[in-house]
Amino acid sequence: NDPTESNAALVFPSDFLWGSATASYQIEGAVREDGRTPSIWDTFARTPGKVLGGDTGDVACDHYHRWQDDLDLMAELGLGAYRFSVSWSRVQPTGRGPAVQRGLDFYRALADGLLERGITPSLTLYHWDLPQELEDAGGWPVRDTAERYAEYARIVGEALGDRVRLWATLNEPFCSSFLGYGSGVHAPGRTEPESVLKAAHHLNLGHGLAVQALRSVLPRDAQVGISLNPGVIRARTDSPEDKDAERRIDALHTRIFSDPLLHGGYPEDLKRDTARVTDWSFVRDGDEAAIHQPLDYLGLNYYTPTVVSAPVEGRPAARNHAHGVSEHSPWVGSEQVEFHLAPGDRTDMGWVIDPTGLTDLLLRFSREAPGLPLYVTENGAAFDDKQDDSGAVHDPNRIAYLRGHLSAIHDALGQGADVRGYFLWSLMDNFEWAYGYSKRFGIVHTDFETLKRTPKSSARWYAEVTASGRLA
Ligand code: PNW
Repeated sequence: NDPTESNAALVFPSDFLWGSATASYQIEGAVREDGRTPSIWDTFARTPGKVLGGDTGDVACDHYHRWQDDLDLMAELGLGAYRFSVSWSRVQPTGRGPAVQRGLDFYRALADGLLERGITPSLTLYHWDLPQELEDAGGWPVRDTAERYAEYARIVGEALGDRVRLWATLNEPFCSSFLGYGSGVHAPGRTEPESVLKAAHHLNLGHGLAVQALRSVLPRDAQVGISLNPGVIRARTDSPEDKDAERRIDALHTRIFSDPLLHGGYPEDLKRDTARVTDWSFVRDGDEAAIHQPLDYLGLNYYTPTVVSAPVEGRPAARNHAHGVSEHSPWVGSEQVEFHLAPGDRTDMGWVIDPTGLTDLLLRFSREAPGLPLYVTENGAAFDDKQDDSGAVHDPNRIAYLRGHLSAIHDALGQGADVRGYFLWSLMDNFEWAYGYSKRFGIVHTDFETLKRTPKSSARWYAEVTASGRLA
């Protein structure tokens, strides 16, 4: 043992939660079983041209049938926590009315299986799979969806409140609104500027109403929060024009959610920037107060930063570099802002690897919301992993990515950020939305023909970090 090496180890708090994350549509499959009805992602994936290779979540990782083996695998890897999401249309097929018992039973058994293995369950109520019936009635741009969502939250809260302590309302409402209703690269694939802002507002409102519903049914020690993916926006230069581009995209990507959630109102600059598109009259008296519910923690998802500048003369605005390819800009009122590729190594998503963005993000929110515990609810990388002749997968690039980002968290801890845990995205290779099965984020390899799971070397590495609570 080299003493200089052990001195250099980064030690994490002893109660730091080490977990991995998945989402219902990305892993479950079994889309027509036990009363489940289509969600917007079933419809979208079955629409030609929307998902690479025509992939759908029909089978995915078949987790719905293999969940016990998957829990055994997590236990074998020594994971302390598991973040999963509930499929709304499995629990409440029409998005309204009575719940389906078998749907609730699946998640109850899953939570029990985790607890039996000493793994802390973390439940996300909504990871993008809106029941298709609610989209047919208008989707998130319609106010009623927020009310329906709160009702669903109450149902799940009543059914699982006795066994799940960590709750999240929404995963990344930015993606649901801006990619779902703006650029159209996510379900339901609509491209309507005003709908983006209405959807964002009704997601916020749905969150607030859901927190109230959960508080009324959950035990007192339940922890209720939300997972945001705030942009880490960087101006290409310090020029006032580039800084203005940064301010605009920060308002649309981040503050449209975090300001009403944490501070009780929408930013004035955001309303000015979007005045051409809407007068914001869909925000009713009392809405901002309803959204501004006390939270027990804030979940942050981070993958890569975004570099912007003022429009570059003589070049049409490059659209959506950071968010997939679309003719339609989701940046309502700020369509002219230019997106740039930051220098540096990239993952298989084309996302630049920059752990300093994670430190910046954690420090930003520990300053903005003093006293509010933070969790990193997603972080990870896609690489073009290949099995060798023996079937093993060696992914040193993923280990390097994870090491960099865990030390970025350690940095933030050292600077006073109250970070309580880390959920690696993802436990296993799964349905990567518009990219189908072509992008692999797992620390466990999934063979999509045989559905066999094989831990990659990153899984073994992460198991050691989890067991020791330190980064050697
Ligand atoms: C997040 N973007 O997705 C999701 O929460 C996960 O379900 C997903 O698998 C993971 O990150 C990796 O992509 C995102 O374009 C998808 O800005 C797209 C974007 C951001 C997050």
